[in-house]
Amino acid sequence: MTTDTDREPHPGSASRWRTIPARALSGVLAAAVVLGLGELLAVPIARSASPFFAVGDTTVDRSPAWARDFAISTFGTNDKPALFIGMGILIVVFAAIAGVVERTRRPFGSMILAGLGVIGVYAALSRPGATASHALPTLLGVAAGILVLRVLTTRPRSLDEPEQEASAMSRRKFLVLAGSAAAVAAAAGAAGRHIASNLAGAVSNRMAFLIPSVAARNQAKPIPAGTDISVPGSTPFVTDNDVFYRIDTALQVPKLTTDDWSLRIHGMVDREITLNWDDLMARTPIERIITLTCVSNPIGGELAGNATWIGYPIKDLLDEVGVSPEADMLLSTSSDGFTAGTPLSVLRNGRDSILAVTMNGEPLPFDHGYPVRQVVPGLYGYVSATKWVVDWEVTRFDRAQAYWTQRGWAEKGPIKTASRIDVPAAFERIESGEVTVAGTAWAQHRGIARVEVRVDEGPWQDATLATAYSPDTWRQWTWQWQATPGTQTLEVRATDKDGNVQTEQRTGTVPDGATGWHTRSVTVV
Ligand SMILES: Nc1nc2c(c(=O)[nH]1)N[C@H]1C(S)=C(S)[C@@H](COP(=O)(O)O)O[C@H]1N2
Ligand SMILES: [Mo]
Repeated sequence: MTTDTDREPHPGSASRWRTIPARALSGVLAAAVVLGLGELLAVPIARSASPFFAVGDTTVDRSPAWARDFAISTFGTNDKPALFIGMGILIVVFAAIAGVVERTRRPFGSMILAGLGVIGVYAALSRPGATASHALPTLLGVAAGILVLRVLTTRPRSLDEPEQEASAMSRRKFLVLAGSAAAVAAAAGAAGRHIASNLAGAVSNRMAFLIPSVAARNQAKPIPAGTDISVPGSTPFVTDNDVFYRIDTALQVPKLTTDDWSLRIHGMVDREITLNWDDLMARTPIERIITLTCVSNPIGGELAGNATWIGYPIKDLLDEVGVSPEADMLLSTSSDGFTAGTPLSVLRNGRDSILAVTMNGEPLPFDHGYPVRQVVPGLYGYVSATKWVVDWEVTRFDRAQAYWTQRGWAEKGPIKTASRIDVPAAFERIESGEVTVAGTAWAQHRGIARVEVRVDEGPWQDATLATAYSPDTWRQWTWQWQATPGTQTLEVRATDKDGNVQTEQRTGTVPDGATGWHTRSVTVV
């Protein structure tokens, strides 16, 4: 902006402060009003009707396998903030252009906003469960945004100076209007977000949740001494909820109450049923410790965690509804439209597949599926671990395709044997002499039989295995190393209880999980 801005524009001169930045700012504020109002107006309709989140969710759902893989390998579990930032940058750019253009080429700026609105409406209407009303927050938001854009970029004609540029809005007036638009956008957006994230008492519903009591015979067997190796920096046997990895497609975590929740079971069954919360609570719960793993976990990655779950055996519910012998898939759907296809054979072959309602002694955290999610030992989460699960269709793999399979991932997802070095840390400088190397290994539902370590491609040496808890949980290990000075590379490989040695062959995570040995270079001094 130029410096003579405090003066009212005088007849005959253009209002020089109405520079490109001010016009761009007008556009950005107009977009902020669209998004802020959109957030607030979505509250009485549906969280998925928010223009920003509808577009974000649609972007996520339309992304192919490589894009998810790229996002997770680049941003890890920060993939969601990365998406928000990316969307924010795009919106600011388009909105700024709209502001600049609107001043000189009216109504092209408004048309850019309207174009963004079309994308928002399209996205909102394509969310699961959308009705026509889901377009309203975007439509009304865009209408308000265009109004703001027009007012901020306007060249009003004063009565005194009918046709002159000179009568453009004063700087003071512009700042007042711009400030008001920013305040309205921020207040509406913040109020909308606040109400949406505490929606319908989900938070208090979760606080009032009663942990089901589990009969002694159904409790998880106690964790024997020696299961946790307790080497500083190594993976604890049980993962705390607040550090448990989170992977899902939900940009807004579903906030269901136990009253909202029900599970419809249908498809190739003898008797369709819909279970509500009380129906579920009337059944007999079991408690199990099970290690979850994500198919997107790179070699040596952190996308695995182990928790104690209380829940209801999936097999019992399937028996209750009577599964057709022709069926081979359970297609589970979450309240936000994610689906997983799980082989019925796995769910019915005696392993502890559960509809879980607690995680480490607490009601499920919202991020991890409150009030009900699936936990299936031995399968990657994308084919089995549906959070916020509300629908089960018994079907066939040749009739239905689940979310990630439609996007290029394998239809079946058994967890591959994996092992990881946790200690020493990557590129750590360590003192020569006796060094404790430690880590974890998993091969869910088969169990870990052996872990070996080698240094600089020397001979493989057996690590000491921690006490095994069960084949469905990871197993920690340590290895004592006589470290000599120099930069050296440690490597680890595991063997499962079927005798399969983890393959050296490195593959990426698409389509069915990474393989290869984890290596770690350290400097010994
Ligand atoms: N509703 C829903 N459930 C989901 C997903 C999802 O995107 N949506 N992702 C799955 C994947 S890929 C994994 S690895 C696990 C992760 O569970 P966690 O976030 O509790 O660790 O959840 C599974 N369940
Ligand atoms: Mo996953």
